[in-house]
Amino acid sequence: MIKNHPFYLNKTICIKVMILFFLFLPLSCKNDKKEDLKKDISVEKDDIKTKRSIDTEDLISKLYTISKKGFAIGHQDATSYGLNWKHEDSPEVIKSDVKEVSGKLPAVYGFDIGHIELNNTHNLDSVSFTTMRQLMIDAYKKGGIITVSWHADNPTSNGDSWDKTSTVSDIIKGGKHHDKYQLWVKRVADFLKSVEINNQPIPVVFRPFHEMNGSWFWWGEGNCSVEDYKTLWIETVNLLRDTHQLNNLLYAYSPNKLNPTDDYMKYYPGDEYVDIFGIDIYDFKDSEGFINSLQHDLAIVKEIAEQKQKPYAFTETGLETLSTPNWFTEVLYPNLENTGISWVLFWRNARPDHHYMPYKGHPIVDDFKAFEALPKTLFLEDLTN
Ligand code: BMA
Repeated sequence: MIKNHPFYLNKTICIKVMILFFLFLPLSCKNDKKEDLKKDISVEKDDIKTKRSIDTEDLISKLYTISKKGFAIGHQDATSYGLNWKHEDSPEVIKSDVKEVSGKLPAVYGFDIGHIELNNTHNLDSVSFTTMRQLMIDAYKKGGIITVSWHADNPTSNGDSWDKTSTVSDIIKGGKHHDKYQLWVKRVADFLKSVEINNQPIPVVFRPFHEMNGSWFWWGEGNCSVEDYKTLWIETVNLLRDTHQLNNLLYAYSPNKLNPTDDYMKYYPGDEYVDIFGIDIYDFKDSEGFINSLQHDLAIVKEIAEQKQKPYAFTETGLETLSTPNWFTEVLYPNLENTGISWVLFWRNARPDHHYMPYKGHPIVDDFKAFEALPKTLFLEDLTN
């Protein structure tokens, strides 16, 4: 601090102020925690002003703490349904295929809010939004981490997420469906605000417009320009964060597995709009290719995240039907244990031909139990302990 700066104080005053500060710090922190727990805080970081609730800031710290001990195990729709059951059939119990086979609940809970934009009662996979809200709150209260993806319909054609009709330029500012898209984002905001405890929305990792470097979604490669993609992301965050004042979201940027010429940062909208780095990589029954991608891509994500000082995660993975013996302990674990990811999210257990976690009686159950027993895999009770 330079001497002629208006905030320059002489040495004695400085020392006195510091003594007072340290004397009262523990007391004021304790009181602050109690009284201001529900208030917003503004955090100045690298000249970027973000506005997040204390609980949301705590989630960032938690993600760092986890990554130092291991990685949290996540499952998409973990408690919504599984093989041959759905929560709505016995709403009084919290069931999970992961718990059924390992004895432990997952630590991370993935949900998808596709069709909230249409004001529907159920999401695209037939989970009611009322049930989803209850399951999110239940998981959060138990110490779980909530992550939300959004398989939004195509605003121009009204087809689904996989309908590639050009639409991104229609929905950003100046586009013919901009008003419609703003209404869709309002519905997202209303839902995410409604997932609350004592009027305080719970922290959520929001992961919109994922796998954009693949060409299967309307927001993906070749279906919109890179610039329009970034604009869409920025406008969406601005609507949620500023217009709708959501202070409980962390935004995750999550491309798909990188092809040799892919640049991980190609669609990156900027540091102010992303809180967590991620990547989605599936094993399409090719362990060798999968391992190569894990090693190559996770190293890139790690390097960038560390440089940007943000947490990072393996935001989607799985081997459909789990047909490779010892996949968890021999293919996956050795390639994750030293990556520093905060979590790994396995995709949903929808049907016998479309599931990514074992269920009772599946041949891979013993391997999954062995995976659970390995030092770095963290389930719900491992987080809360
Ligand atoms: C995909 C598939 C679809 C599902 C969608 C959103 O990967 O599982 O069946 O509708 O995710 O959950």
